[in-house]
Amino acid sequence: AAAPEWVRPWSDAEGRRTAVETFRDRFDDEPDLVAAAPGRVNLIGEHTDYNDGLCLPLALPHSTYVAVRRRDDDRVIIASGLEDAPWTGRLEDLGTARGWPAYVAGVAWALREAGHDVPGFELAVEGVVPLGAGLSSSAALECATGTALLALLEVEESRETRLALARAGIRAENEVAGAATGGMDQTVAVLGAPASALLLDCRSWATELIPFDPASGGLELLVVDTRAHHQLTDGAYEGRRRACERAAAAIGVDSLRDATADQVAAIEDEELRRRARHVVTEIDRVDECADALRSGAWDRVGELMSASHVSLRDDFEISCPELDLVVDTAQAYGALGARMTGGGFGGSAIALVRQDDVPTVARAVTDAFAAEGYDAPGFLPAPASAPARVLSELHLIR
Ligand code: GAF
Repeated sequence: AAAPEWVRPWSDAEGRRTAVETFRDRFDDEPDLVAAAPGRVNLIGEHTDYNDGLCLPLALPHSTYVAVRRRDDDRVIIASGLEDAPWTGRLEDLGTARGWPAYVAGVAWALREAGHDVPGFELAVEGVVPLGAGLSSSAALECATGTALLALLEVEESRETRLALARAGIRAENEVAGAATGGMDQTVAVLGAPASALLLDCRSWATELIPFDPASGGLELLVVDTRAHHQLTDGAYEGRRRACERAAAAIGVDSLRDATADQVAAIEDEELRRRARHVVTEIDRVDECADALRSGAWDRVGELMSASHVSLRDDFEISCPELDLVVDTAQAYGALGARMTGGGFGGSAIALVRQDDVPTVARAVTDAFAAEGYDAPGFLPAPASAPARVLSELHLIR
């Protein structure tokens, strides 16, 4: 049988070099600067962000890199290492971009809406965040773009600037790309930190970095990209969001954050009741998981992850056979816990595994996929890593 396929992150030096090379190739010129932003995995707290709830994501070591150059006119040209034809438009067209360039153009549009004097620019994208894998490649692209544009404008770095950047990413996603997502992915892309998970309260937007260093307990968080691809714009994600709104309305609360277990149990519609039950129990699990991390109770972290998966599979019904196979196999081979992560309907799963067991679990999942005739999965190491950043000292590579 084939060996497990590992998706290694780039170092920032590699990312910068690759983005600059693509920029030179597409624009025959040197960029002004390069910025990067990470993909993410969510440890727990799924489909809670748009319910004013809690979630606990972390930044991946895998990032998206953009090289950018200011233009003296109002033209915008967006190129990618993956595609031949760039997107070309004027500043006034930014809000009409479609497909992947919408994530870049949409952020430039949102920053302009927020009052920033974004000029015409040329931008080249590179990166190693797997696309369509539930690891927030879109938020990584939005936040790398926003970081680069704010650096061009010499906007000073602060928590407020980072939050404004996350908001621009969310508007780009909701209003230009047309995905009705919440704010978790963009927020962790700008506020995540090495060796930490980000406890995010999506009602107050309060954040707290919780120490997250599984290696200190002899463990590793393993991400498995099932390569069963998902789309957040195809209606299923939005359908869950609308169901949550209907459930909140049935109870008579503004959002499911305010719903109690008893109120949920009294919802008449059986399907709506299960959707709401997932959200309400998941918010409690996030709270408990943050406590378990604070006290180093890794077994409990694993149990909560597995309970989250059952809830997403049975109550929220957004898992799929590939995700269930990763979770079941990881658990059978000794994982402390495992769950699907991200929007669902494909994408990635995570497993909390003893470091010594990682090769065995990766091999077992690879074999199980081959036996089912599924495409080979990808494995990503996932130490919690750095948020969006400008890569300085560009002159060193000229
Ligand atoms: C996707 C969305 F973009 C997030 O906002 C969040 O809702 C997540 O799915 C589910 O927790 O990543």
